Amino acid sequence: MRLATGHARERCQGADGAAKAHDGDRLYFCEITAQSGASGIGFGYSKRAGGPGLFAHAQEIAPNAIGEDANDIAKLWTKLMWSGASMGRSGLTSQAISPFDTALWDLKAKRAGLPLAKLLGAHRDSVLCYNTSGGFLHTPLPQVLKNVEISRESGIGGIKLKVGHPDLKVDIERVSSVRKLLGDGFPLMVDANQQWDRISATRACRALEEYDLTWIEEPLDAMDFEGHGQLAQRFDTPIATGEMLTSFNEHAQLIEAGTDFIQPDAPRVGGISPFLQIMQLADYKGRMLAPHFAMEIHLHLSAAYPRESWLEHFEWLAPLFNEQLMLKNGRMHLPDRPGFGFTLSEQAHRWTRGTAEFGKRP
Ligand code: SMN
Ligand code: MG
Repeated sequence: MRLATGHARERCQGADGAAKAHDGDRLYFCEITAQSGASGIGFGYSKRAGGPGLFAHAQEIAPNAIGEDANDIAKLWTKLMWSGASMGRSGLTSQAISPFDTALWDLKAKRAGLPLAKLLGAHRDSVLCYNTSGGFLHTPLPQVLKNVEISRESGIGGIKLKVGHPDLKVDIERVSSVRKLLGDGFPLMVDANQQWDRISATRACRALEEYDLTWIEEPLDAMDFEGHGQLAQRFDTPIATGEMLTSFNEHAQLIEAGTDFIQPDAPRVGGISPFLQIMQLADYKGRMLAPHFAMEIHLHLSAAYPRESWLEHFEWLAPLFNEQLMLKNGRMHLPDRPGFGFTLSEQAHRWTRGTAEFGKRP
């Protein structure tokens, strides 16, 4: 077993066009090789603080997986969780398990010669896909409108726009301009990233009702499950949230509280295993699914969810893999390659800043 960590985007253009080092997303890869020589890769990530701690915790729990049967994924998830349980069962500790768990699921699907979605039992071969990186809050409206045009030409199926300006009128002007450009009927979502309190969220949701949005995302603090459920009850526009939650238990509270869309993130909740539990409970309670980020993993999980789901398109991780996904007619299509269908690129190896090996290579 090999753990590696590095930055997903080392260089980026600053607003003034000058290249600047990017503190970027920090990625954690786990490559598990079975006695047979078959191997699986999984990953997790951190944004802002937490990266070094996550990698340190992953290195501490890793020896618990050595010598175990790689097919016993549930047993291994529990063993890794208990080995770090004194630090809690959510947050950094569950996120440190994700690279192991996703690598084991990748390995299991590869051994079966199936794309992961097919191993799980897919409902569809493609998933509705929207993108989000064109409409950040700091992007001037003319540029947002250009980005919308570029996204539509790429075959995207929906557009998400950031909202949450101090002045709601600015939000409304941007949303109405994008709705006008897209025309009626084209899926448009907005994302407030937890910026409103319950009073301003109520006013904003009311003001946004006329734009026929697919959802309003994180109108409230991520942990305000009750508040999100109340907004979902009160307004026609669906409410979506969940990207910040880091365990099955947190998502179970959110699902019970009543939001319309849940947005779990497999690397954040502890990998595929807890994500599958979340899917079962969400479907039982009639919730819709729109996973956050990590489209390389979430394409498979969304294809296996009983209800039509939405996949979030992010190009940020593309340089890490040799293979690219196919976007056509508003939908992302499942690769026919086994497992997740990805191999790490030379760029991923160049961006690696730390590794750790456990056990003996076969
Ligand atoms: C988001 C979060 C962090 C970076 C980019 C975008 C956003 C999302 O909340 O829903 O992807
Ligand atoms: Mg979001």
